[in-house]
Amino acid sequence: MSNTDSTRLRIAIQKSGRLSDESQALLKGCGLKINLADRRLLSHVANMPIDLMLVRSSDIPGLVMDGICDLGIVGDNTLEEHELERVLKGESADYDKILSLKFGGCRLSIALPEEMEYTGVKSLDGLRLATTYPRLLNRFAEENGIKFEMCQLNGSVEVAPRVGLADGICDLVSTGATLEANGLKEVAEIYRSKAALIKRTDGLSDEKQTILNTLLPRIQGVLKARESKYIMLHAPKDKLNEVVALMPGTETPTVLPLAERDDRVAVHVVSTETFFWETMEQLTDLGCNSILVMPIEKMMG
Ligand code: PRT
Repeated sequence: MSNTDSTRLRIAIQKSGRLSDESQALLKGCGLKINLADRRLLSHVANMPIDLMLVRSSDIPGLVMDGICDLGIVGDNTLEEHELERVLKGESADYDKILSLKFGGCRLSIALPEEMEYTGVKSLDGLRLATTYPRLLNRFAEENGIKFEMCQLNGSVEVAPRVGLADGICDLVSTGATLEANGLKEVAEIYRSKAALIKRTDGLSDEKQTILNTLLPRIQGVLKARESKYIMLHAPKDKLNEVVALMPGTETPTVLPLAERDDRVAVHVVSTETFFWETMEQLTDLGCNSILVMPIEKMMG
């Protein structure tokens, strides 16, 4: 299937798996009407000239690098593994990373059986490791002057030591529960990953560029809104400076009078950082009350 339609922007997203729900939610948050009920390979967005290609995560870097898709949402780990593999084969591996998307966070780590001694990176020298990411693991080995024997697996990597396939593993970790359940300990983190929005490098038609120019600020708006909060509170007028100084990442606050109160004001601010309970407690200590912290759905400008 070649990307011959120069008028509809084609975005590759994971069909099902850890990134698929968040990828869809992000695009829906940008106003795209998506109906993926029938799970076709190519799904038309009803209200914008955009098509979604629903594929395996591991196919996304190649689809974008080869210009079959204009954009893709994929984990840095998958992207960089694919890039290293192409470079090794002498193939082109061009893409632009437009945005880091702040979901799908994980680390690629080496893990060994609990009982195995580990005294530093050098103690990994000569081990046989099972992994889905041989290129990233190889790069780590070269950077650290050590050698591994590799056993490439595309799933159930964590059982490899137990069944005698390998001494240890190099796999993605998020909570660490899978390692623990399989009697493994994380000994070296070799890579950190998040989902990324990538774009082909060979140029977009004017029509597609126009669609991207609309979509990109919306994506940035959704991401910004997700980590921002709208905060409202009542504060003593004479403590206003101290109150505002406590708010993390805020712009100039809106200060409003309160009916029948000369000594107190209402303060409204947008905070772009995590708003901790400790901050609310400090605000209370300053005499603030009616403190409300609310999520924001969309932001622009
Ligand atoms: O779509 P395709 O089948 O090609 O890709 P895939 O098999 O990599 O799909 P999927 O859905 O498993 O992962 C998609 C992407 O999600 C990965 O490429 C990462 O960028 C990201 N991601 C984030 C993770 C994890 N967290 C994660 N924890 N991918 C996999 N895991 C697995 C890990 O392999 C291990 O089995 O979860 C287990 C460990 O999780 P914890 O929480 O027990 O530590």
